[in-house]
Amino acid sequence: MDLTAHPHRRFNPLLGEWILVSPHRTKRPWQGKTDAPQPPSTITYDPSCYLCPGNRRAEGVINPAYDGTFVFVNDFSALYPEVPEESLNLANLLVAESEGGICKVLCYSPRHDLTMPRLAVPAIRRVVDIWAEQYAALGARNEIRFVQIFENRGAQMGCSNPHPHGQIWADERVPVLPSREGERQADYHRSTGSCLLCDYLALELSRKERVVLENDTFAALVPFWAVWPYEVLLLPKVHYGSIMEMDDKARNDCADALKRITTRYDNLFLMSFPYSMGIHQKPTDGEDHGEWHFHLHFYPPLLRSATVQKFMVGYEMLAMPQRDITAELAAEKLRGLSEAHYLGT
Ligand code: H2U
Ligand code: ZN
Repeated sequence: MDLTAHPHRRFNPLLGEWILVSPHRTKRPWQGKTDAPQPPSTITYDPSCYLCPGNRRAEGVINPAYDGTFVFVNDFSALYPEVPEESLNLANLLVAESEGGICKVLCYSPRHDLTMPRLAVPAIRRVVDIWAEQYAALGARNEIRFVQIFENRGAQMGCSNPHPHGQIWADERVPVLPSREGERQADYHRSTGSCLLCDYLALELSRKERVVLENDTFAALVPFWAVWPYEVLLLPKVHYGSIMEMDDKARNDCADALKRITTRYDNLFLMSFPYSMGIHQKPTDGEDHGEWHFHLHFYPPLLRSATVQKFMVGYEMLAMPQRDITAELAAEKLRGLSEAHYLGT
């Protein structure tokens, strides 16, 4: 089958759904870097930033003069622990149940102007360690069954502040998408006896067409079923169910891969590249979950330049996700970029 010529559907085995690919539309010329994006922040400390050390947050709490990372309970948490247990079911049509949880914010660095690609690998490694610490501590709580670690970067993704930070939402129940990924991995494991993402990665590493970068422990690739133009899936080559199984070397390799992917992203349109990024790993419900393979998704919205963005509208809201540039072409573009950040750090 020629995947570069005609419209076709590709299957996403992790979610069990199809996406539409229209590769003929990429025959339009590539215009590249035509827009002048907003220059990134250059001030190392912003007195009006609610995440900078020593500053007052929206609800009046003062941040400590932190050095390194800083975690706090979100002042406007979407989930909180003391929720009365209630439920509603009217004819299986009006159905609701209470949901408890905990939301935290994680500052990656005291420096207001830095982003993931501009942090040194040891500083990113500290972020990886906090992810592990928070996953373990929150996951150890009886009422918490899933820990969702994520980052929104850039105004396009609804990020409220350029200060480098991410979020952690710990849920009483496994949320919809990780739950579906879990079921798909479990089905695959039951029917083949092996791991879906171990097998998928082995296939990608043997074919190379969608692999962007590798180190000893991790590979970053544009998945065959990518929906976002420069979507990336970061996968460990070892079967880790969660971040807790990674040793010192694996955590350093994770930090190395994160720096290299995000640097390539910034170099694509010479800007601080927006994305939503998040970790999927096994639930913390006390079960073994041998089927779960740790991974990290990057979903960036930009398509052709700093200002041309993909929107999931029209056909995609009503029918199914669709993309023009193929995963193979996106991987080729990302592979061709430098791993030295364009700002020189
Ligand atoms: P973004 O990562 O999408 O920018 O969200 C930042 C979070 O920070 C958001 O969930 C929280 C908001 O509730 N926040 C605080 O906890 N304290 C503040 O003083 C402002 C924002
Ligand atoms: Zn700040």
